[in-house]
Amino acid sequence: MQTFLITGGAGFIGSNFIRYLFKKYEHCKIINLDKLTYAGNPDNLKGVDAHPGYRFVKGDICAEKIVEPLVQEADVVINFAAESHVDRSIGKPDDFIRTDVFGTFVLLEAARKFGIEKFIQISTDEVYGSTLGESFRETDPLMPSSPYSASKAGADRLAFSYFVTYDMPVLITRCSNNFGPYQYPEKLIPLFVTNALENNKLPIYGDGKNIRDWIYVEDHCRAIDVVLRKGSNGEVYNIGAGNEKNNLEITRFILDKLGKPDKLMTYVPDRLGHDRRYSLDWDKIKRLGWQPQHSFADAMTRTIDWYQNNRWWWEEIKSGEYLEYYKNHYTIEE
Ligand code: NAD
Ligand code: TDX
Repeated sequence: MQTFLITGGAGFIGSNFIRYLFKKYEHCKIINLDKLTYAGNPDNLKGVDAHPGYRFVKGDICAEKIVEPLVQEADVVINFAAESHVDRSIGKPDDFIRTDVFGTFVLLEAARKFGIEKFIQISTDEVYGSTLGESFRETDPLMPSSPYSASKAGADRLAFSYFVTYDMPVLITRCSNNFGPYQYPEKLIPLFVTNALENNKLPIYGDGKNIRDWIYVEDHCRAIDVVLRKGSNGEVYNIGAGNEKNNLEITRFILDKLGKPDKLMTYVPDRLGHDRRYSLDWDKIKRLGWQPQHSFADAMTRTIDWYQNNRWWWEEIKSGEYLEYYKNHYTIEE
């Protein structure tokens, strides 16, 4: 059975992916390398952390000495580790460049040194930038517009260069906006659900008409597995769900489900460089036999229920440092 090195496995998608792997490949081995930044949380792995095949290593993907022996042990590396929040990258890009670009370089170098069966770089749809017309295909140029997406684009192309130059078995995925359990409550959906549950305001940037394609995290995890098993080395795979919604539609869905009043909606100044619309053409991964299994409405209902039933998870997060950060983030006009 394979040994996986999952980086960033204590974050939102990484922890969901580790749950997915143990469910699907009961006897696999997983090493989770995570620095435990503000976004990394051991609580995300409650239950699975007792699996005999699981090992957690607290460490930085930029640290060659920590990374090398782990890569040497692994058959497959899947790099989820990143600074992932656009707003934070606008305030302070430093860690985005360090982790997302340099950290990916350190992992790739270790994989080159010791050899690896597969290296999957988890990139993002944001690397294409915004489109008001056609959906992006894998061959379209990258036009990232935030320090976050620019750092992810750097890592994406660096990973590709290791395929071209060193013939390494690298594959790259570009997924749209995820939602589901264990998502840090700074991202739109968990922020708005938990704010609404506490009768706090929901801060809508600009006119609220920016569009994202929303995918349930479990569908994303299955897609990564399909790319790992059936994808070709050196290829990029877009992963979308066909759920393009603007932020007002998302907000209304949440308020309706929770029976909360529209007066919780509040408009705040727009995000700088705010991409208007992300849209992917994901025919290529469909040809590998993957398509999403969860409808938007069912997955949203499931997600909202999860936050309602797991207050222990987010109430702890939404205190201390979190409050400090949000105090200076924006002004909500009453
Ligand atoms: P997240 O912020 O929830 O988790 C990131 C994890 O990486 C955290 O556990 C954090 O502690 C860890 N980490 C950060 N810096 C590290 C470092 N230097 N060394 C080791 N670990 C470090 O992010 P997420 O939403 O789970 O995203 C995971 C990956 O998927 C990212 O690469 C992101 O760019 C990509 N992605 C996310 C989405 C989305 O909608 N959330 C969509 C497409 C792609
Ligand atoms: O308070 C808010 N108010 C608001 O209107 C927040 C946090 C967001 N928004 C808007 C901005 C976006 O148009 O909601 C939309 C979604 O915002 P985010 O949840 O911050 O996601 P986004 O910027 O689209 O990026 C996400 O998808 C791609 C992830 O954070 C990235 O890691 C991923 O690569």
